[in-house]
Amino acid sequence: MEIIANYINGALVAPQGGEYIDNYEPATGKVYGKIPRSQADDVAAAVQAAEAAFPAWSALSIQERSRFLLKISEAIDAKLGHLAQAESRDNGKPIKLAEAVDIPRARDNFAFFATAILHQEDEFHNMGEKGFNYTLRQPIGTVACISPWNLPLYLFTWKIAPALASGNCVVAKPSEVTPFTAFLLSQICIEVGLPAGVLNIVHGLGAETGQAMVEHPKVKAISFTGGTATGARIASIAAPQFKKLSLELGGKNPNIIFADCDLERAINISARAAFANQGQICLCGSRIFIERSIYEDFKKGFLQRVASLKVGPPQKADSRMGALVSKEHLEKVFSYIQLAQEEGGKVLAGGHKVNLPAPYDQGYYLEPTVIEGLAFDCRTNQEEIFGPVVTLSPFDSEAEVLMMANSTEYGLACTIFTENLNKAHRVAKEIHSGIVWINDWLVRDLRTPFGGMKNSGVGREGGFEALKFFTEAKNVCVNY
Ligand code: TXE
Repeated sequence: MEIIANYINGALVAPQGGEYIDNYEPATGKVYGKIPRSQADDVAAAVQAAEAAFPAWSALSIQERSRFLLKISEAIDAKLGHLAQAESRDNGKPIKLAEAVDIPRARDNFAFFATAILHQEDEFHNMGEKGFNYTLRQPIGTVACISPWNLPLYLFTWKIAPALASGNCVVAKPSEVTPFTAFLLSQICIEVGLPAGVLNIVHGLGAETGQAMVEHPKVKAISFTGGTATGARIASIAAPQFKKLSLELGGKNPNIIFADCDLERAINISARAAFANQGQICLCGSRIFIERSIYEDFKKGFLQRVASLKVGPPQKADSRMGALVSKEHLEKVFSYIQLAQEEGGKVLAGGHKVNLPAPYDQGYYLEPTVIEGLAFDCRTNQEEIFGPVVTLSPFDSEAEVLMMANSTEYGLACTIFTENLNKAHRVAKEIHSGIVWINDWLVRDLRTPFGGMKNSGVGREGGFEALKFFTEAKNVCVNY
C-alpha cells in the first residue's frame, strides 16, 4: 500500500488529524494507496512555513533561484521513467504518453522558468526633463497552486515553477484523484536541498484542503486549473478578499475541417486531438465540424483511424488508450453517450465500456466514441464531457461554422484545417478561443500566453504572463 505524506516546512509529515483517503488505480479499479485527508490545521502549518521562508527566498538573486529550479528539472529528467510509471498508474494514461508528454513537460516547466527569470526585462518610461519612471516587479508572498487530475505533474509544475522563479513561496495541492507524482516531487525537492518552506504540498479533498487554502488570509494569489464550477466557487471566496486569481477552466473545443484542407493530415491530427489522454485534456477537439463536400470522405478516414486505437492496460507499451481516471468520471462520460442518443445522435464507433481480462476487469475503460446527426446546440454539443467522445457535424459556409463553433459558453481552444492562408487567419480572428492551432494541435511554445475566455477562465499562464501574474508591479517615478 503506497501511503504518501504532506510536504510541509521541508519535511514529509502525516496529516495532523491522522485521516487518509483511498487512492485507486484506474487500470484495475483497486485501492493501491492512501493519501492524507488534510484539514485547515495542515494548511495553516504550510502557510506558516511559506511565510517564514519568504524573506530569504525572495532575497535570493535570480541566478540562485534559477539554480534551484534547474536542479529540480535535472532530477525530474533523471527519474523520468519512474515518474512516468507512477503517473500512468495514478491517472490511467498509457505509459507511452506519460513518458513522451507528461513528465518531459514537467521537467521543461522548471527549466523554462529557471531561465525565463534571467532574461526578463523591466520597464522604463522616460519623461525627459520631468524625470523618469521604472517598474519594479516584486514577488507577492505566499501563493496557492491547485491543479487537476488530467495532466497531474505537467499542470502542477506549470504553476509552481513560475511562482517559485519569481520569488514567491508556495502552498500547492494536486488533485486527490492523482496525488502520487506530486509526492515524488516532494522527495526531489528534499534531495536537491530546496530550502524548507519554499514549496509546501498538502494533499486532500478540494472542498476541505483546497477550500482552506483559498480562504487563508495570508494566501495572496491563487492559480487554479480545473472545472468551471469549481473555478466559480473559488472566485466567490477569493474576490471579496482581493486575491489575485488565475483560472484555467473547462473547454468544448471546435475542430473545423475545410474542404481545401490536407485531408490525410486533418484526419490523423483530429484523431489525436479527439482521444489523446482518453479525451481528458481541456484542449481536446471534441466538436468536429466538416465542410459538407468532404464530410463522407473525412468520416470514412476518421473512423478507420479510430478503429486502430487500441484500448488496453495503461502500463502496456502498445496501449494507445488507457483507463479513464475514476469510476465516477467513467460513469459521467458514459451518461453523455446515452444522452447523445436520446438527443438523436447516431453512434458511428464505440459507445461501450471495455471489459478487459483480469486483473483489469474492474478498470475504467471506454471505447473511443464517434457520434453524428446531433444539432449544434444540443446538450451533447454544448457541455464539456471530458472523455473519449466526439461529434461530427457538416457545415455549408464559413459564417455557419463560426456561428456553431462560437455557440458554447466556453472559449478555450480551436483547430482549423485549411490550405487557404487568408481563410485560416480570418477564421482565427473570429473564433471565440484563447488558443488557435492551424493545421496542427497541441504544439506548445512555453513563451506564449495560455488560457481561455468566457467560461474557460480568467487570465493567462505561460511565459512572462505567468511571471507577471506572480508579481506585483510597482511604478517608481523619479524627479532629478
Ligand atoms: O476538477 P475540480 P475535477 C473539468 C472536467 C472535469 C471537471 C471536474 O470537465 O470533469 O473539470 O474535474 C480542487 N476549493 N476539468 O474534479 O473538481 C480539487 O481537489 C479549492 C478541466 O478534476 O475542479 C483539484 O485539486 N479547490 C480541467 C482541483 O481543484 C478545490 C482539467 C480540480 O478539481 C475545490 C480537469 C474547492 N472548493 C478537469 N473543489 C482543465 N481545464 O484542464 C475542488 N478543488
